[in-house]
This record gives sequence, C-alpha cells and structure tokens, in this order.
Amino acid sequence: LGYNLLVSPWISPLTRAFDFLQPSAIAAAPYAPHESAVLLEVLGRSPEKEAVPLATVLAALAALRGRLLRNEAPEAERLWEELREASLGWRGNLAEALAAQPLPRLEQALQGMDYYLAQRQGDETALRELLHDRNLVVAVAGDFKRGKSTLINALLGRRLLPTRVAPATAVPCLLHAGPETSATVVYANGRAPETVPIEDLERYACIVLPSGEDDLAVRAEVERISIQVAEGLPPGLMVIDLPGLNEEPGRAETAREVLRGADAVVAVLAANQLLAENELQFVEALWSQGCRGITFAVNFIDGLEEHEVRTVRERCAALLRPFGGVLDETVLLVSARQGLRARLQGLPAPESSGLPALEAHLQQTLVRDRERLWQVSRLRQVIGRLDAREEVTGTYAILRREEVRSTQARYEAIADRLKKAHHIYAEADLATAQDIGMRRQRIVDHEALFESRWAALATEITDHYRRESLPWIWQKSREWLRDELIQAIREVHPQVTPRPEGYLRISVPPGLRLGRETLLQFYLEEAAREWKRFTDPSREGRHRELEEALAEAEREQRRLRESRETSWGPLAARLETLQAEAAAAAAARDAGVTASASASETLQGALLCLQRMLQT
Ligand SMILES: Nc1nc2c(ncn2[C@@H]2O[C@H](COP(=O)(O)OP(=O)(O)O)[C@@H](O)[C@H]2O)c(=O)[nH]1
Ligand SMILES: [Mg+2]
Repeated sequence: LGYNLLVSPWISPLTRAFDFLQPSAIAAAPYAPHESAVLLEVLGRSPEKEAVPLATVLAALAALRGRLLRNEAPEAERLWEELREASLGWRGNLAEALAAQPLPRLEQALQGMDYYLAQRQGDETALRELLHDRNLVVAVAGDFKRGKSTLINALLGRRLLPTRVAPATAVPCLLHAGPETSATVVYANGRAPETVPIEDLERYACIVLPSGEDDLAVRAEVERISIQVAEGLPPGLMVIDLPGLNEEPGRAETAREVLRGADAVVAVLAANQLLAENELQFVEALWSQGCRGITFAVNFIDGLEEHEVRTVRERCAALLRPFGGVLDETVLLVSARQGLRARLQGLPAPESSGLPALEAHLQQTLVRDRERLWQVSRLRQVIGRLDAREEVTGTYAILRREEVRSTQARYEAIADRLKKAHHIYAEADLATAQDIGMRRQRIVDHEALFESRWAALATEITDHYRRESLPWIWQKSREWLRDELIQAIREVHPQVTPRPEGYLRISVPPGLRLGRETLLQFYLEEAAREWKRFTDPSREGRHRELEEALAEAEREQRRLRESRETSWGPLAARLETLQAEAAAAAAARDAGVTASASASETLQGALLCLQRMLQT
C-alpha cells in the first residue's frame, strides 16, 4: 500500500498462529507459497522498529484466520479470536494509507477492485454497487434533540424537516438535489413507495406522540423517506438526517447501520451537554471503522455566555483531537436555530450563528475534496464489509463447530449409558433365565422322585413275587409288602400324616386258587392304591407350590422386561434424535467453514488486489 506500519500489536498473535500451523498446515500441499512468504516477511522483522506494508499483514491475517478455522484443534479457535482482536484497529490505518495516495491511483484501485469482485464466485453486486454509486453519502448523526434536523433546515434555508422538542425523526430521511421538492415514502414490507406532499412529511417521519395514534400503523412500516430538494443542495450529495443514536434501540440500530455506509459524517453535539459517554463511544466507533471525514458541529451556542463559549472551545479541542477534530476547521460552533431564523426571514445567517463557517468547511470537504473522500471511503467500506463478513462467517462456523462437539458429547453419553444398561440387562436376563430353568427342573425332579421310587418299589414287588415260594407269598408277603411300602412312603415323604404304620391297609386276596401272577397283580394294585393314598396329597401340594414359584419367577421376568422398555425406549429415541441433530450440526458447520473460507479468500484477494493496484 505504500504505507507501512509497525507490526508490534499483531506480532505475537501472528507468531503463535504461525507456530501452531507450522507442522500441520505449512507442510501441506495446498498451502499457498505466498502466504508463507508473507508471514515470514512479517515475522522476520523486529517488532520494535521495522515496518511492514499494511496490506501484507492484513493478507497474512486473512490467510491465517482461514487456515485456523479449518483446523479442528480447540487452540485454533482461541488463536482465531486472538487474531480477530489483534486486527480490530486496522481499518483506521487502511483509511489513512488510502488517503495518502494520489487520485489517479485511487481511481485505478477502485476499478481494479470492481474487476476483482466481478471475477469472484458468488454475487458481489451489493459490494460492487458501492463502487458504482457516485453519490457522496453524508450522514448527520448524534443523540436526539441535538438539533440535527434544525441544522439541515438552516443549511437549506427552509423548514423542510420536522423538528420538535421531543425526539422527532423516527426514520432516516435521505435528501438529494432534484428538479422539484417532493418526498417519497419507502416502506419496509414491500408496499410500493408513495410520493407524499412535502407538508405531510411530519406524519411519516416523526415519532408518534400520544395524541396521534391513528398514524402509528402507517409509520411502523416506513423504512426511510427519500426527499428531493429543488434548491440548496449540490448534485451528487446525499444528506441523511438520522434518528438519535441514544434512542429506542431499533431506531438507534437503523442509525448505526446507515452510518456504516456513510462517506462523511456531520456529528452534531450540543455545547451545553458536551460529549456524553455514549456520544464519545459513537465517535470512537466511527473513527475505528475508518471513517475520516467527520465534521463536528457543536450546536446550541446561542444559549452560552462569552466565557462559556471559551470553555466549550477548549474542551472541544481537547476531547475531539484524537478523532481528527481541529478547532475552527473540523470542529465548528454553531447555533442552528439562530441561523435558521435569519434565513427564514430572507436574511443571511449571521457570523455569530457559526453557519457561514460551517458552510465554508462543508463546501471544501464535501464539494471540492469530494472525489478523494468518496474514493477512500468506498474502498475502505468494501474492505470493511469483506472483513466483517469474514468475522461473521468465521464466528458462525466456530459456533457450529462447538455445537457439533456438544451434540456429539451428549450422544456419546447416552450411547454409553445404553451400552452399560445393555450389559446389566443381559446379566439380569441370564440370571432370571437360569432361575426359571432351575425352578422348572425342580418340578421335574419332584415328579421324578415319586415316580422313580414307585417304579423301584413295583420292580421290587414284581421280583419278590416271582422269585419267592407260593407259601411265602400267601403267608409272609403281605407283612413284607406293608414294610416295604411304609419305607418307600417315608422315603419320599418323611412327615406323612396320618402315619402309614397305623393306617395303611392291604387287603387279603379273595380266592385260594389264585396263581402267582394274579396274586402279584392283586398286591401291586393294593400297593398302588395305598401309595397313591399316602403320597398324592403331598406330591400334589408340593407340585402346586413349585408351579406357583415358577409362575412368580416368570411374572418377575415380564415385569423386568416391561420396566426396561419404559426406560430404554426414551433413551434409544433420544439417541436417534441426537444422531440427527449431530448430522444437521455437522452439515451447518461444514457450510459455515466453506462460507468462511470463501470470505477469507475474498478478503485476502481484495487486499492483495489493492496492494497491486496502488503499487503500479
Ligand atoms: N436554542 C437552540 N435551540 C435549538 C438549536 N437547534 C435546535 N434547537 C431546538 O432543539 C429542539 C430539537 O431540535 P431537532 O432539530 O428536532 O433535534 P434532533 O432530534 O437532533 O433532530 C427543537 O426544539 C429545536 O428548535 C439551537 O442552536 N439553539
Ligand atoms: Mg431530527
């Protein structure tokens, strides 16, 4: 840029970012060689005394920020913030660097910039419009009731804009020269603009007073008012009367938005309330955005005594010096009311109103130096907007990255809980299944015990009756059978009641001629009956008990499964939505990173383009 600066405020964040990127990114193939060259040039100089061209540092910043954003490490984000902080003041430096250029170079730079923007992918029409619209935009700004509207009226020599004791201007009023004086209301909701009689301006431009409620509906949708002025305004000048900056937040924001697009600013202050906290902030903000054509009109001097005027002059000189304020050059003491009064009577504004001096100054800066003012301002605005875009998109991408991280963390936490729960459930399932199996087995064993004992007894009986002699069968076997039976019953059912010793009955066979087999059958049936009589109740009772225990275990298993469904279901569903959320966040992050990378590239390219155009 032909303008050098000390790099000290930027050197340490640059070094840190550069060091951070060294291993991962610098070696990577797509790293543009000139970025390394630029950075090495910056870093190779001593921060104390050596200077580097501004655009070089800015291009390095843009490049580094872009790279940091694409880096996933958390440090990259901190460094991004640091670089952002470090480069905050550069727009002012840029404005001064540009102001030092000869006019033909500035013109060349504008054309080069326009060409560059036309080549960029994406629609840069809004930015290019800034380079094509040759109007010089002058914003008249300040807190409410500083006499902004009155001052414009005084300069025009007529009561055109409404003024009031209460805050009056609610929407920006754009004044420009035209064949006749008229006003066009532009609506915010897409309604067609409407030309209204200039006398009715107050109805559209003013803040509603409690009495005028019917106007509210109309005014809420008014975005701005475009006013053609037949006399008193040089062509190519767009003067904007703004709502107060300390007003209702919506209107104040509108005013600030307009200010960002202003090529020159007339800051209206009040001599009797010089530079309140927020006024100082607004001036500082303008200055740091690189706005340089600031004229300070210190109004309301008509109410001051001679010695008070002296004090005001001294204070103005001291307070406004950091913002290019030079007494009687860019800082002018005026009485808008006095000037307006004289002019309304057809008289010239008196010297004491300060208006002639203010006019002379405006004539110089806004008319004679307008070309330079406009060119510097538009180049600065284009770069400023590209820089703002880089920051906004970068911050957006960082926030989305954060979002991806937090949804992923939540996803993992829930997935982990589900995994653990799965383990616990599996173990519990196994245990219940084992328990149920065991209970089933118990029933089987229980039945088997009775059956096998009976089978053993029956075999024993059969063996005996076939082996022993018939007399033994006739005389002894009944006793023998009785003992065997009691023993078998006691084996399967030790606490049997009534006691079989007393109550067990085996009948005597009916006929003497019965053969061995028939006797066997007879005693078997007798034994079977008594066996059943003594063992069935206990066998069945125990069987029922075991069945009930099994049923209870099965019920418990069902209960477990159901309760699991209720806790597992929502968790699994949450996991699914989180998965979708994480995917959406990742998509937003990717889009953000792409947009930001492209914004970084555009800014970097614009700065390099500026540097080239101004060096040739
Ligand atoms: N005494 C005096 N009053 C003024 C001066 N300039 C404006 N006023 C009054 O201050 C009030 C607010 O003025 P206005 O132009 O509406 O202020 P704005 O809100 O900044 O546009 C009106 O009543 C004006 O008449 C001035 O230089 N001296
Ligand atoms: Mg006003």
